[in-house]
Amino acid sequence: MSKNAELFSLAKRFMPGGVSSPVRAFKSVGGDPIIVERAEGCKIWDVEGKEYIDFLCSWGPIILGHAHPEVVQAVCEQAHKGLSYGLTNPHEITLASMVANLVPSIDKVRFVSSGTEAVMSAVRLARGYTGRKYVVKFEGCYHGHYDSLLVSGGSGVATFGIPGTAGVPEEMAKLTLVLPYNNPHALIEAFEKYGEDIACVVIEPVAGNMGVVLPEEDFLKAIEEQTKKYASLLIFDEVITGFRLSLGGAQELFGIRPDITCLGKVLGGGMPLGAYGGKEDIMNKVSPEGPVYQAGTLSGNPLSMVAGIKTLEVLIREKPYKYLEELTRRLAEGISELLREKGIPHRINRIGSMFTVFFTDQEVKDFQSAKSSDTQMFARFFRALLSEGVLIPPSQFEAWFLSMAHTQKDIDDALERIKKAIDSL
Ligand code: HOZ
Repeated sequence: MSKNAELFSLAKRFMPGGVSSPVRAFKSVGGDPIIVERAEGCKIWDVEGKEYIDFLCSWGPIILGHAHPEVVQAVCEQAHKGLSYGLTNPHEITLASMVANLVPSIDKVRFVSSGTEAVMSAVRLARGYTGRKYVVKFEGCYHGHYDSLLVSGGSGVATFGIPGTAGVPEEMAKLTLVLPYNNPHALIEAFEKYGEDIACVVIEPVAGNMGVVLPEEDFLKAIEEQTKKYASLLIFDEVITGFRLSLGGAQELFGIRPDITCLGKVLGGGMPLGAYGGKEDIMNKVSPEGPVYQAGTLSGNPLSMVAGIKTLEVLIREKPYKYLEELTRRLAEGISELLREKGIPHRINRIGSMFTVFFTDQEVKDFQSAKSSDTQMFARFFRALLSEGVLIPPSQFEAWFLSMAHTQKDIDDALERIKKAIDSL
């Protein structure tokens, strides 16, 4: 038995599915999951010493590359001064001011420990602020595993075809209105019917959890207009896109100012960290300033704070977005060329340093079209890549990511390995 397989069978004895998060079990792609020993730059090694070029990047946070020396140094220095205080530390104030300066719609920010927690708290805040109960979300968008937003979820919920409501009381699920992505008409109709009772619309401004799906031109504008018209709040879930598409996130790229923004992933540079922030009058409703309660023992954790500060400092200094975009374009175009040569139908959706390969001949613009992808083909593709030493997300309904540590040579190497993998299909 291989070391990966041996460890995984032990893992299954003590952890449900042998994992701490479902998609890591590789169930939808088959085969034993790899167990990771270490990572550096754009490479990751499993416990058997096999090397992979990493396009998972820990599901998005690793924009600087693994074990970036400046981030590691900052975390090590802080560790010697204590791991958690349960009281305010100066790094929180530094990071909060950086976030407020960089993200156009944020005046004030509250730190939490994950993206799920950020969105869950943002929805509570929207309900508390508006005194309304309905939440609008879009099919295929995933906002973490918060009860209200699991319905028609992307990510692992889509990967495993889970209805998204097991364990969620019907009364709770009924308060979520689910609409198709990229369909302004459905949105306008929903607002005509329920507008006065809608607390907020939650959206990934670029969907990353049904695979990458870009918003069509009029869609985000329509959401902004409807939420304004009915005095509902617009919540951008920028857990994936924040600091990845630009320093100001998707909202800066598209020129939209949401009322509340949720952040995570890149913000923590690989440490557990989430945040939600927005306009001052809204954020002042959060306890202890206002009546909407939300708290956390590890919130504002100093290790996460220094990792976040260092990550943002490097991004501000290096401005890697053009580089990342260009490198990602070359990789995506290279893959497309290889698939075309083999006559394999596909579509690649890409923006900045994130993209998804769908095995379909339809344009992918919502969850329905994303689901037209041949997931059996994806599973074979995934396994062939893994065997050639290329790691991508073990699910069709996720995004591939690049980091500043990927070089042109790494992309050339990756394309060589991907060619071998495609030839073997
Ligand atoms: N938050 C990730 C989806 N984009 C999934 C991470 C996981 O399920 O482990």
